[in-house]
Amino acid sequence: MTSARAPRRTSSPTTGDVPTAAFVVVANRLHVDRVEDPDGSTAWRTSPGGLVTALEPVLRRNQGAWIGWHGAPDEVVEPFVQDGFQVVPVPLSRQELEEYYEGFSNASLWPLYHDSVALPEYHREWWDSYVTVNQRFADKAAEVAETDGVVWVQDYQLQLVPKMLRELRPDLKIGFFLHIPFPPRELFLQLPPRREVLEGLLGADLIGFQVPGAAQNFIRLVHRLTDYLTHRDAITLPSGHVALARAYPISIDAGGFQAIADSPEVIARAEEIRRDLGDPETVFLGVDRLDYTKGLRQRIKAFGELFSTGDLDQDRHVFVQVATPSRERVEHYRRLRDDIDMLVGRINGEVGRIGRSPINYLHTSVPREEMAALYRAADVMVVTPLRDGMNLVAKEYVACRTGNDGALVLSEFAGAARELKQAYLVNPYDINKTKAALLAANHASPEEKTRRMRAMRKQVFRHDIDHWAGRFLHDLSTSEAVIADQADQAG
Ligand code: ADQ
Repeated sequence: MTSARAPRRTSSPTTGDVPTAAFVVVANRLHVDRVEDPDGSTAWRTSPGGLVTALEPVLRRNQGAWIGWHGAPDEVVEPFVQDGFQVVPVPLSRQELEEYYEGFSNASLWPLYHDSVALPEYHREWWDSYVTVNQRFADKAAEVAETDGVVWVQDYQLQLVPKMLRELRPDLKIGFFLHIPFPPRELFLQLPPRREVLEGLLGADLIGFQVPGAAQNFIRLVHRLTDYLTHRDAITLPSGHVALARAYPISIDAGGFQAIADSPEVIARAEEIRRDLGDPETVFLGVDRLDYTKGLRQRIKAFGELFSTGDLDQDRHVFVQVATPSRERVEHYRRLRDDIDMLVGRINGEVGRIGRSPINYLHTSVPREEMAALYRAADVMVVTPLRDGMNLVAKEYVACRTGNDGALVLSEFAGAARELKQAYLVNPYDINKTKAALLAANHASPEEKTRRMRAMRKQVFRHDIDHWAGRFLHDLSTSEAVIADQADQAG
């Protein structure tokens, strides 16, 4: 895959010539956003994120391509080159955006895969649109991938792509990674097109999950819904195709975050944030996408109670919650925003006084440097999702604590809890225990905090995003050998 082959060219009636690529990433969204310059011209800006940071070198080395939607409905955008590899936009109509993305992906699959913490909704036309759009992504990948190339499909919006792509291009190595949890059998069985989704995923050579439990859930489901042979983590289809299902816990660019956190500007900004907050003894911090899976209602309630009983004192303690606007066209999300606004307003109204609000709530997205400054400024980081595939915020906080201080309160239902065992682990539904953990984290001695933080930092730095991508791509390229080995051992 890393050999330097001259790109072959293929042509397509809609997009003109797209050079073929030896390594192709397929994701719902491109890694770039269109921005308008002050003079009215438009440019593409790479949106910072772990995935693109990890995959960029591999994409560059392999005349790679990234296939994804460009963010504007009803618009066709020609492929272009950015950051040294091909960017291949896939068009979506407004109706497809409503049905495939906001509908089936985010109002059916997202809640179902997160323990049904909100009620999933199913509509047959949403599913039809999901099939149509997945086929479009598969067709594009089939067009762009070089003979014997590697295609890595990302996440729950594109679960049918592996099978569709294999039908078109059996020569390809196809990997799939699910960024969100894979639900237990009882829940998955509620999904009307459950068999189709399962078969879609089984088109891949390697199916990656965040945690081993998710891979096991998947294999159990294959048992329940099919008569395919399974042996350990290998599933053999009647066609002879073998799919492996394994865990690859995703991570962050730990070194990159550490460097930002240690820059003089960020250090100064962190001090400024603390001053602006009135130089409190303890800054508690939450940073999340505004999503009902993140446990914001329960978390804010816990803080409200701690402030009203006097366990936390607004003269000495402050809770900062930053929530990124998210999926605002989906009903559940609109309701959540109103609920959180109301809850924060009520608590601040009841407990706060002039010039002092115990909860500082910001409904905004902030740049990476500001994020690092917030992490630096926070004595206790509060990450309490009701269910989360991994949760990168927890790892980012750890990477930014370059002084080995600070404490992390972490939900046991985040994938990250498997790795960050020295966090103060909580069941976020249990508000009393969450309150106790917040106080314990606050009162821990500096030695205790350092002991825990050192161990967590070791874990995050050893298992960073490069380690994740490297392991997945290595296993994908050697999957046949792994399968042969397992077959030998089985006798
Ligand atoms: P998310 O649900 O988006 O990701 P998470 O893993 O926490 O959750 O990633 C959020 C990212 O957004 C972090 O990198 C964070 O820095 C950033 N972010 C959060 N709030 C922000 C703000 N206000 N401003 C700017 N940036 C902000 C999904 C799954 C997770 C899984 C990831 C990666 O739900 O479980 O960890 O994919 O696989």
